[in-house]
Amino acid sequence: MTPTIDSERLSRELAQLAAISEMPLPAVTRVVFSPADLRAREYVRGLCEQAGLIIHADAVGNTFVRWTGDAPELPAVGTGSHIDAIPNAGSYDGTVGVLGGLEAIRALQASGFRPHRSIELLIFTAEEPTRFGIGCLGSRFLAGLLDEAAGERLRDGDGRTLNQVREAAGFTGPLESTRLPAGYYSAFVELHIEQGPLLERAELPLGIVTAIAAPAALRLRIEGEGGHAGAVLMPDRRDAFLAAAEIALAAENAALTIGAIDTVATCGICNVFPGAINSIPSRVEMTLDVRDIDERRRDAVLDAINVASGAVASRRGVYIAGEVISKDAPAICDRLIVETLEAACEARSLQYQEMVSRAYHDSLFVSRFAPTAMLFIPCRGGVSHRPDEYASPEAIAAGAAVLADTLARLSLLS
Ligand code: HGY
Ligand code: MN
Ligand code: MN
Repeated sequence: MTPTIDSERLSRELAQLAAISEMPLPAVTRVVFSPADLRAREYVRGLCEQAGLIIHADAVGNTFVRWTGDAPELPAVGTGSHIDAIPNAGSYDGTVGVLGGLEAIRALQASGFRPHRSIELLIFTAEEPTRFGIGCLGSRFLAGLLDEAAGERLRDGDGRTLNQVREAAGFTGPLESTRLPAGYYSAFVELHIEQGPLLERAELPLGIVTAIAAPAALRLRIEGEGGHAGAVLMPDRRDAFLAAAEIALAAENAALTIGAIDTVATCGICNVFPGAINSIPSRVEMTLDVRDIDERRRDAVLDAINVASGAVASRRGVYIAGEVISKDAPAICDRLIVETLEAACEARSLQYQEMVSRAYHDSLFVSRFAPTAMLFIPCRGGVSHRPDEYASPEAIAAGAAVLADTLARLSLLS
């Protein structure tokens, strides 16, 4: 029997999850291990328990929710996403993949389907870089890309270490125990909003992701010389903010002139010290986020930023310390899973297009240890990471339905 998505229930649960936030709706703020994140985790766990699923969490809070199949010894089929949200975000980034994944499992249960391979919903810890400065923290641990030392090295804005924060949230044990072996999943599929305008523009209900962009993040500290905004003459200045501004513009220029529309660069954080109207900035702490679907082009932008920083430092007499926070390869999605998703769309006469993901996702790191692909649904105006982020109940239900069919097909593969 074809699984039927309970769209009413799914929309209600998404709205209830969105309301668990540090900010009043429509904005959602749910930073990892914050009180809102812990309440949200409890809420989702409760829904998973009601569905009779087996739940456990690892040492960094990645939460595994399993529907045991008739062949429990075989690698499971995985799905999932994240429930943490950056400040002033929306209701659908990540949560559609978590609650949509749960709904896909419940619809399969209700249809009488029996999984051969177990089907597992995975709720990743800290997909967003907000608290510890690095995105996909939980999935990087699962992929073995972060070591035990990261527990002491990674600190939040208050100087608290990842170990202190995770243990206070009840997640204990060696971080090395989080690593999953290659082949832990026979296949992994993440449902997510597109976070771009292409599906809506093409009036398509679904996108099948064939590659995930290669993200890189830099942190720069620029030391100049402070002083009185009235008394210090322009030729005598070593203004840290103006140096930062030149570097941000150089990053933009490199992304615009590298010759591809897929190359993007963003200065999302720029903290100016001392931050007084009549005081010359003595220090700036800024970040740069650089991405491209082509790793070589992405690295060419990083090189251009490096050259520009050197030139600005010597011309303006400032000191620049740069740190690469992360620099990851792109992911190519697994062809068999892509074709299984396409067959599931066609079986429901739902149109789709193949596309790349310009946002990164936990699937980027799951692809390091399991065959992986993603399924996108449109979001209004392509808007995301904003309170007006929106995906329609129809789009979400279509995504969850195709996900259910795909998980079922993959679960029956020997
Ligand atoms: O930044 C990203 O691509 C993801 O949404 N965290
Ligand atoms: Mn996001
Ligand atoms: Mn996301």
